[in-house]
Amino acid sequence: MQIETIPTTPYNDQNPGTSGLRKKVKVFQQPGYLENFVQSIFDSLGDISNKTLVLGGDGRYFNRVAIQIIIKMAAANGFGELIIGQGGLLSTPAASNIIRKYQAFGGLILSASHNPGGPDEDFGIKYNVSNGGPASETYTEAFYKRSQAITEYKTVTLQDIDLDSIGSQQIGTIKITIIDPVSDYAELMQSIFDFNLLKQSISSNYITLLFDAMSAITGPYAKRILVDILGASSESVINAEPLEDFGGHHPDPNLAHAHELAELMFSEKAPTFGAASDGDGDRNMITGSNIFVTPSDSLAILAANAHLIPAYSKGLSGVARSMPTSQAVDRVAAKYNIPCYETPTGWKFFGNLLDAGKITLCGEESFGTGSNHVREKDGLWAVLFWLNLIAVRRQSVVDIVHDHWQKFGRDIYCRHDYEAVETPIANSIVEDLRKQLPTLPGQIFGEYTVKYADEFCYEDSIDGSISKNQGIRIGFENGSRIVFRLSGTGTVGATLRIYIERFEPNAEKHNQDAQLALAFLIDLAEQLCEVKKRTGRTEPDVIT
Ligand code: VG1
Ligand code: CO
Repeated sequence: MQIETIPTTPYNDQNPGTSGLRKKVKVFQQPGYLENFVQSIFDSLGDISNKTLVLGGDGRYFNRVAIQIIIKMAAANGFGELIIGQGGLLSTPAASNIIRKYQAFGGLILSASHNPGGPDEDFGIKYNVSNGGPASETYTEAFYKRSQAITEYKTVTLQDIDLDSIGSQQIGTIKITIIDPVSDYAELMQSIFDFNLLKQSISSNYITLLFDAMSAITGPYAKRILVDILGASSESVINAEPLEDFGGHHPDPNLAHAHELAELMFSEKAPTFGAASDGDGDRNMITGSNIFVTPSDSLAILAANAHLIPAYSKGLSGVARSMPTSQAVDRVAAKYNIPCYETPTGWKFFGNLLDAGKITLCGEESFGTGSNHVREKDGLWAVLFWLNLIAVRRQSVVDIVHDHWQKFGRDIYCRHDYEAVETPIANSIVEDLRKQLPTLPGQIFGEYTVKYADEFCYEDSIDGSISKNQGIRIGFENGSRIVFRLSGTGTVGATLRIYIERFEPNAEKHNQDAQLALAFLIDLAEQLCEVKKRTGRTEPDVIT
């Protein structure tokens, strides 16, 4: 195995966003592009000699090519072992679990998550540290800095590795182990939930279900767990085969993109439970017959019912949500008298709180929920949590949600996304909002008096690190909020996200359509940011 040092020149755009570096496949295919970034990561990690690295991705176009490149670079850079999912596949939560279980030094996850895949679409790469979670901003800033100064990368001459045969082989100084991507994860799920109860509920047809894997990574996981282990019919998992282009769809679990599921769930033939996950398996969409559960509500409901699940029967140490996520979970924390933390968008901010045992559950409005079982959000975990809940409570999804609102009130919530906005326009929207902040407090708009208007800045209570400019928030005296932020995961122009919420304590008013119930605040958001006026658009691209 001959180590080669290849001269290279820096690319100036390798700045990781909310969740790793995401670019068009064509960008990653430029000479040395992937290599530069991987070498920049390796150069920033300290001593990596003889350490173990986990490697896998969501199976999108360029996954296999990238894995072969990374194998050679890992060997040249002195790693002692690589643990790779068979076929180059690992869901994001499964990769997190494998890093933890086998005490690896870290992992590289190849995914652009919910972004579309294919030769003209997106690819991504993310480094996770030894706790199994995404590298903190301290790391990602170091990767970026290194990428701007890089002059060479290391690789070896080596035949491509057969990614499809399970087993270990020693090649020179590196051991390469190909593992089944599902079995460790399936075992972990069995240690958390009541699988016997789930089997009974499914075999007796008390629970009927449909899971849409969206032609992405969760197909093999869902088939093994829901069908093979829990006994659901094979038709219960649709779009189960991971495809390089996700069948030409966005592997983004919302009502717009998981339309097959959505149609069925709002029809007379709806099963009791329906769910979907995203490209890399860390997101979840939860639906029941004739109901869609907003992710913010789902987080609150899981927190309120966690004691019914075997792994959480002793209660929760605390909970956390990302800043734009609705305050529904805060109400649960207040009632149970446990702490509730508010973090910036992105899972990397939950890691320290989970490691320190300060929280057990956490989540984001963007279809992400998770717990201390791994250090990533986890789509199938959330699905099993809901199934376990339905089985224990013997209630439908709609009844569980309505019960929750009855008890805690409803935080009516929605998010509007304006995608691929020209970057200068998006930046000017944010700058102009920023300028308005000092003048907003005290202003009255209809029934709404502005209580505070600021830019969210987070201080990590464990390591003291500070993350600035994490979204503009406008809070009202009655607890309502409007939040504006620019996405950090897109690859074309800029995406403006507007998050809107209002609390409704009156149970008689709980069954309202969110868009109608929030109409006044939606108009006010436009008045403040003028996205429609400045872009000439009439509607958001996606409403969730
Ligand atoms: C989005 C979501 C954020 C999530 C991130 C990664 O980021 O809003 O909550 O953590 O995607 O999820 P942004 O910066 O585009 O708003 V995934 O499933 O792409 O790993
Ligand atoms: Co994802």
